[in-house]
Amino acid sequence: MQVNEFFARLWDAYTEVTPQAKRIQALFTARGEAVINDHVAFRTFAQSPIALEKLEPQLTALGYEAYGAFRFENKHLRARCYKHVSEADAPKIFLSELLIDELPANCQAILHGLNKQIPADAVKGPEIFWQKHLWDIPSEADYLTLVEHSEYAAWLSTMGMQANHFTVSINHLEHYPTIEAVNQLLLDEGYALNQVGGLVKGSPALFLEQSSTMADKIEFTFADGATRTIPSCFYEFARRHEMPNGTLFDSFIEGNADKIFDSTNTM
Ligand code: OOG
Ligand code: NI
Repeated sequence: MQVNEFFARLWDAYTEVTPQAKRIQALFTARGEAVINDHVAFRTFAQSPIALEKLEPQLTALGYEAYGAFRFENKHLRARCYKHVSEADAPKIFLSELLIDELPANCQAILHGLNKQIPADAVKGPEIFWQKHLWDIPSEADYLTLVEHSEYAAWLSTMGMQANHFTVSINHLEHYPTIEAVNQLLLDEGYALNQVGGLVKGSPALFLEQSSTMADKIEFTFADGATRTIPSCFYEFARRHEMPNGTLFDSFIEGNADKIFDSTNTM
């Protein structure tokens, strides 16, 4: 599969549950901007048929290679980032996985119940990245148990495999050169932004500044018929800065990412 097609299919699946991303993209294009994606991100379960090491070969087949690794102790996550080996403009990819065995026993039981429904050979091609439902929808009670201990687990149990955000490259915008200008536009248009640790994650001194919307909300029907408004996916904005060696910083920062994850929190 061509990289362009991969991201087009991902975008379709993502905007199905994230209408705000289409509206915000249109906001920029109406102002004459070319909207270029800095990166997309995926979430998955470790120790499962869709664990990071099972998904990685699909990224390699698309021409991607890993160039960074991250650990989020408090969120029980590990992650890697990937860039395309030859297409410099292809979006980067951030892939994290939940270390289920670090969660309390009641959460482990719920998540093992979901994971054992995934066929051992679930990862057959790039389509896995927009497969969404690889297990039966959880009950509301199980969802709420997960929310209590891991917003990430709760989100993944309901939203499944898909890009959880696309990211607008501020470096490629003409009329909104700073992250503050982007944030102001979004606030003026009435979007709720992730406020965890402040609107802007990172700084020019760290060579990366990021902000994000709070995830769109969707009406969700649980296995037991209960309905609830839950977070789907969000849109991110990133500005990269030049390092002393003259190149743009192209990786990710644990302290920023830790807060970006919270864009899908239920509260
Ligand atoms: C990924 C959060 C990290 C970034 O740009 O640092 C991230 C996620 O929410 O799954 O996207
Ligand atoms: Ni991101």
